[in-house]
Amino acid sequence: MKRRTFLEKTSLTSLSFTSAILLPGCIQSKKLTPTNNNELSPQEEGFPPFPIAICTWGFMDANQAAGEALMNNVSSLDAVIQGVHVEEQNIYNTTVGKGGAPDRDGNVTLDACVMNSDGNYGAVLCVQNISNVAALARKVMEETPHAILAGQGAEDFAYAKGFKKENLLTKDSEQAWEEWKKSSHYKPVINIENHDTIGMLAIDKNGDLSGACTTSGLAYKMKGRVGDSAIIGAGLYIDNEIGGAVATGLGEEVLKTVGSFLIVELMRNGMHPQQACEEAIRRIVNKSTNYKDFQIAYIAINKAGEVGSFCIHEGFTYMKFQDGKNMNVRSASYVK
Ligand code: SD4
Repeated sequence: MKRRTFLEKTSLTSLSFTSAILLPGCIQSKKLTPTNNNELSPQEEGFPPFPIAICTWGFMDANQAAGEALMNNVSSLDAVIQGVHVEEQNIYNTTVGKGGAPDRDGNVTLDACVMNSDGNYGAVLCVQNISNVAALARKVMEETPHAILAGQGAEDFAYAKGFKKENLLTKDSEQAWEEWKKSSHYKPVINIENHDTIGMLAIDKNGDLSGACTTSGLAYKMKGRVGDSAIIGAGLYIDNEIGGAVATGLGEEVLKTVGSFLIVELMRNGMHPQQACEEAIRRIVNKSTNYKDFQIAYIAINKAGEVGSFCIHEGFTYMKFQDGKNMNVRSASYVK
């Protein structure tokens, strides 16, 4: 596809759906540099515009790390794992990795998965005491005969592979939990709710796609609760011939429509990533009487490097690294 065709296509599809106003990331304090989405063009010399990294929310540093790794010829799988690890280590992010909010009993439990360009998948569920769970999911994928390890088994496997034991409950998270216990009232609040999962998709210089998704899940969840983020087809799906998609939001609702898989299948049938994300959100909204009470967002990328995003409620943003630029883009929403 020639650059011109690509630009025409995006202007008819993604640009008409997606406003590109830059917003500060949800939990990132750094200021993001405003840029116009029209500048998000493919490289001047033409198509293809690789490498590209995109991730949910305003995780600027994480996406930058992945983007720079890709520019240095790192594979898409290595890049997404390096990228999301920035947030897994960020103790001020209360929804991913170390510093993540605990369950209602005070345990920080993490879910993560990865998929690579060969269609392989690895995941860990409900893991305690290990922060770098995306890397651990990769180990499950590459070094076990299984796809998913959960709980103590995943933790034991981590130690066997040299991961170090860490206390994931920070002082701040513990204090917030103590405060929460006074009412023990559980109700996610849209966008500032107890979730800001990082899901990342990347295409490397070879044009190969991988993805990772990592989270501490919903704050003050029941012990043992697992959301969508580490579940193939729900939280993440990659097909290297077609594209990839990743979700963030209320996992219980994401799981029911297997939305990431749906988006990839819609793209397989010719939909632009933007339209595919919209259809996946529409499925949820159509089936749910209480969609006004929760947020779900998808981001997607196709093999040509075209990107889409859609969410239920306003306020979701995603990062896009391309051509050396890292932008925070506001997603269009179902509810205006
Ligand atoms: C979950 N989907 O565990 C995750 C939470 C999330 O942004 O995405 N937060 O349900």
